[in-house]
Amino acid sequence: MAAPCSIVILTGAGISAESGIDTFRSAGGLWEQHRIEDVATPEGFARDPDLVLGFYDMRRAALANVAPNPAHAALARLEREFAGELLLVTQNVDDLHERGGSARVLHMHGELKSALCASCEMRSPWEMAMIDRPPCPVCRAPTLRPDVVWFGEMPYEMGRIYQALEACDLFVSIGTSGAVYPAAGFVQEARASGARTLELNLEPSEGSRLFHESRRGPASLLVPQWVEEVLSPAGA
Ligand code: BV8
Repeated sequence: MAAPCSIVILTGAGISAESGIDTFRSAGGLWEQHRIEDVATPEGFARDPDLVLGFYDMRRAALANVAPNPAHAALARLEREFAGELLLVTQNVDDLHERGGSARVLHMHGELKSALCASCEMRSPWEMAMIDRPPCPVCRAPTLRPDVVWFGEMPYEMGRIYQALEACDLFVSIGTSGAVYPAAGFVQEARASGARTLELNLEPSEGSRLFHESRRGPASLLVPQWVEEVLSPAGA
């Protein structure tokens, strides 16, 4: 197969699992301790803002206790060494891709280290807790919320993502269950534009049958292996 010229990568919680961040759907995972409706919807936030702010404060603080793993480092190497077009889209709200060395990361579901002001709608880099209603750095109103995309909300930069899926010749999905849309539909978009599709995942996902190739195993092994293949003269 010819070496790819334009790659779109989608990552999910599975790429951060070996760094010690709970995935959503594993036993004891994030959603096991909370109902999605209570902590990841605008309605849940309106109903009990302290519960939701506390949930995200805990996850933001936990970032200090984890580190990127070889899968994150391998994607950063790909960004440095791959001569073609590369778009890294992540569903993750952690900062492990950046700490692993990736400079260009599209967080389609937002980021723990960003704050969104419900009054002025400005986004600001954010590291602290929100439970005490700190003032928005821009308009000073005490109306900050986590800058993450909840269910029912529009993911970020969908136009840019669909454009890249249209143009790519290789789509790689890493560490995601394929349970949430529109991300779970990207493989169909890529296939419709003639791209090859590859899944690197610990277990079969809801969309595994849609991929031309699906490899089973931990991201920390599969991703460095695949990056080596793509960067070797023969290409992936
Ligand atoms: C929208 C941010 C309109 C917050 C998240 C019916 C049909 C179709 C769609 C819908 C529907 N009903 C409702 C919808 C829409 C809804 C949706 O999809 N609901 C689902 C439940 C059916 N979607 C939305 O509301 C989205 N917005 O649709 O707006 C629109 C539509 C089109 C275009 C524009 C606008 C917004 C959804 C965003 C929700 N926010 N996160 C936060 O993080 O707290 S979702 C969250 O769960 C993640 O961000 C991710 O997107 C999603 C799935 O999680 P994964 O990352 O896949 O993690 P998971 O635990 O599920 O799986 C981990 C995988 O890793 C597993 O497969 C496992 O095997 C693997 N793994 C584990 N360890 C390893 C590993 N792999 C490799 N190595 C390992 N070591």
